[in-house]
Order: sequence, then C-alpha cells, then structure tokens
Amino acid sequence: MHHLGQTHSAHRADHILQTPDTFVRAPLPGMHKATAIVHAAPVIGARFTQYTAEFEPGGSLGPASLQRFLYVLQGELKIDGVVLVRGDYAYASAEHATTVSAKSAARAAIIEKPYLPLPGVPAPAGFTGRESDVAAMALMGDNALEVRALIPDNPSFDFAVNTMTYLPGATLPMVEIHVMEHGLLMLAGGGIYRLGDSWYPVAEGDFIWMAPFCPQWFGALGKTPAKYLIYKDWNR
Ligand code: UGY
Ligand code: MN
Repeated sequence: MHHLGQTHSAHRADHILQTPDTFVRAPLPGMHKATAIVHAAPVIGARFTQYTAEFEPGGSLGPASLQRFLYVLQGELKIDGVVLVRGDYAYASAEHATTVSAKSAARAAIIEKPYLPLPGVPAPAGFTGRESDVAAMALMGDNALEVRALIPDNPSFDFAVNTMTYLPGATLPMVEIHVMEHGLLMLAGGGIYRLGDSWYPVAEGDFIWMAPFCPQWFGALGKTPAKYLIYKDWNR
C-alpha cells in the first residue's frame, strides 16, 4: 500500500527520530564499493557525525580526518589486518587513521568526532574490542537493564559508547535531562522512547539524535529484549 507521505520519523529542535523508510544512501568521500546513511552531523547542531556504512564484499572506507569509532552490525570487516565480526568494535585516533575494508557484505555503525584534548592528559591510542568480553553493569541496581561500556573508563577519551539491553518491561529509572548529547541506534527489539514532549514507538534499525538537555526516557515492549548502541560526549 502507498504510504501517502506518512512516516513516524520526526525532526524537532532537540531531537531526531530517523526510521529506515526515510534513509537516504550516498557514498562519502573516499568510500569504495560502500555507501553511507548519515544519521547525525554538525549541520543539525550535533558535535559529532554518526552514519551507518554499508559495504559490498571488498568495499572500503576513506581515511578519517577525525577520531573514529566503528561497531560491526553485520558481516566481516578488516581493520589494519584485524578481522572484526558482529559485536566487535574499533577506535582509531585522527593521528593513526586505520584502513577499513569488507571481507563480505557488511554494515557498521560509525561515529566520528573532533578530539577535545584535556590539559595534562595524553590522547588515547587505538584499540579493538569484542562486546561479549565486556562485563555487564546493572543500571542503578536494576538487573533487567544491562549496560556495557565499550570505551575504557579513562579521561583520555572525550566520548563514551555503550550498549544498553532491556528485558521486556524494563525502563530507564527516570526521565533524564543532561548536558550530554546522544546518538542512538536500535540494535534489537523495541519499545517507547520519550523525547522532549513526544512519545515514539521505536524498533530495530531506528536512529535517534538527542540534543543536550533533551528530556529522554525509554520503556521496552514486546517479548524479546530491546537493545541499543548509545554515544555520548563524556569526560569534558
Ligand atoms: O547514559 C545515558 O545517558 C543513558 N542512560 N541515556 C539513555 O539511555 N537515553
Ligand atoms: Mn541519557
């Protein structure tokens, strides 16, 4: 059936909800056999860029001029010779840009951000990791809401990326309003997201940008866990 111009994507001053029916694909400079869906960028007021890169087998990214975090959503990627699969991730500083190529058809969530140095604190080195190796922390003691921090807890890093997994019925314990902004990609399941004064149904594949101080709350619905990857500026 024709959608007659309907979507539940939304663009407000303090948040964006981008659902897959509104995704537009275009290659970024330097991409080869790959394309990008840009979700958040400085043009909307974000201080970072987040996109999903979609690779054909043999596809590659151009070099990053900023620090770059990459989380594999699907397929196999090779980063400076290291093979990463779904749930694996890599961080590279602007000074030590990595080469990223696809061994198979693949998708990755990518975050790029100008680095904000902290006086007296050395800049971070690159690393790779595997989400299943990260210990889960119960958010504010709630075992139904697991947080995994993918970036080391170290003031060298000026941002954090976590996964948050909610059992069905689990919720954020409060409406959060904070100085940090967020980029959020729904990885599994779904629920209701409050953003500002609106409540949205969200599901796997949706992206949300939240500006600093955007009121936010989530409750997981359905019979399977809801999970998202969430970026926030941190330590500055
Ligand atoms: O880390 C956070 O601020 C996180 N609890 N926010 C969110 O899930 N919307
Ligand atoms: Mn938050």
